[in-house]
Amino acid sequence: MTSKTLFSLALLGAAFSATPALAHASLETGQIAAGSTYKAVMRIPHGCKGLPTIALTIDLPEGVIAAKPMPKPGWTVETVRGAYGKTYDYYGTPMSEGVTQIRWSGGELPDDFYDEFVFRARITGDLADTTVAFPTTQFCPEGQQVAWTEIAAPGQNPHDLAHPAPTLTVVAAAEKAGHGHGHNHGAMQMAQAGDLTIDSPFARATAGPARNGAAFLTVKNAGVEADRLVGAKAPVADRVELHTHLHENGVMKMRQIEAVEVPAGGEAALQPGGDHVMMMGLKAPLKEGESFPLTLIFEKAGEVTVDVMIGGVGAMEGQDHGGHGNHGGHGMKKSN
Ligand SMILES: [Cu+2]
Repeated sequence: MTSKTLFSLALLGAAFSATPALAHASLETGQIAAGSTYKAVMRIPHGCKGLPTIALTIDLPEGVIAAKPMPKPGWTVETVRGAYGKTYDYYGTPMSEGVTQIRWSGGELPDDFYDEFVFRARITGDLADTTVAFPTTQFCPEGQQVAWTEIAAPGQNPHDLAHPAPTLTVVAAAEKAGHGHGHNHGAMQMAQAGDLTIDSPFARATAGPARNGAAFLTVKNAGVEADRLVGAKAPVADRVELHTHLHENGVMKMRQIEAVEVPAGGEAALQPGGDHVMMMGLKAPLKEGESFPLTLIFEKAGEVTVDVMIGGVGAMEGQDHGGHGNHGGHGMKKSN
């Protein structure tokens, strides 16, 4: 045997020991955000020592509610209902009892075959930052069974268990949605002035020694009268002007403008490539992740001060504008 073959075999061995899922009952998706609906696909890799699986039960842990099994051709599906440990809110409806076990029977899954058993359920917020187990038992002829019901004790490696219960890791909802991007600026930035709402003001970080910066935002007008943004003030800059971008002889140029119209029942969007608030003579660089106050002056609504978030050099939107996932987050995969 060559050394290359030996090396390959060693890798193969390592792969098997690192992924017991190949041999154990396991859930196809092992991680989900709290407060979401989970499609559980239970994978059954083999029968009972050569015997086929003729029934299967899955126990649902506390905090997993409103479960519904998916019908499976060739199998009878039944549910066992019971009281939950507490009353949960299910889309506004109090829910204190429901399915606690799902049982498939009447089919036959030969030992040499693999199959999947599917249900969906709500993973409640209570389960955030926990790992929950779904004890699963395979029943075979002659009273044989395989019970995947062992739960690792604290500090115990689940890989050391002979028949571990399939587990699901529940992460906090914020992580999955990408809201938790390192710096906590709180909820969506909005400010109100009369009928006007100023939504998600943001600026781009300045690069190098640049002494000018631009701020962007959307002004919504819920009133029946039009208004005009006629000026702005910011302590971070010597001078603040309203600008727009114009194409002149094929070149994009900035021009100062007198005002930005905010139509009645409409909005004015100040965004990259269009109208913007120009800050000239910055006293310090605009640093990503920080913020600064900007006072907007409206003809009718008067003055309103907003907190402007500083995004990356190429930011295209305010990062607290419910825009999910574009700002690093915690490296969680989006799985919806
Ligand atoms: Cu400008």
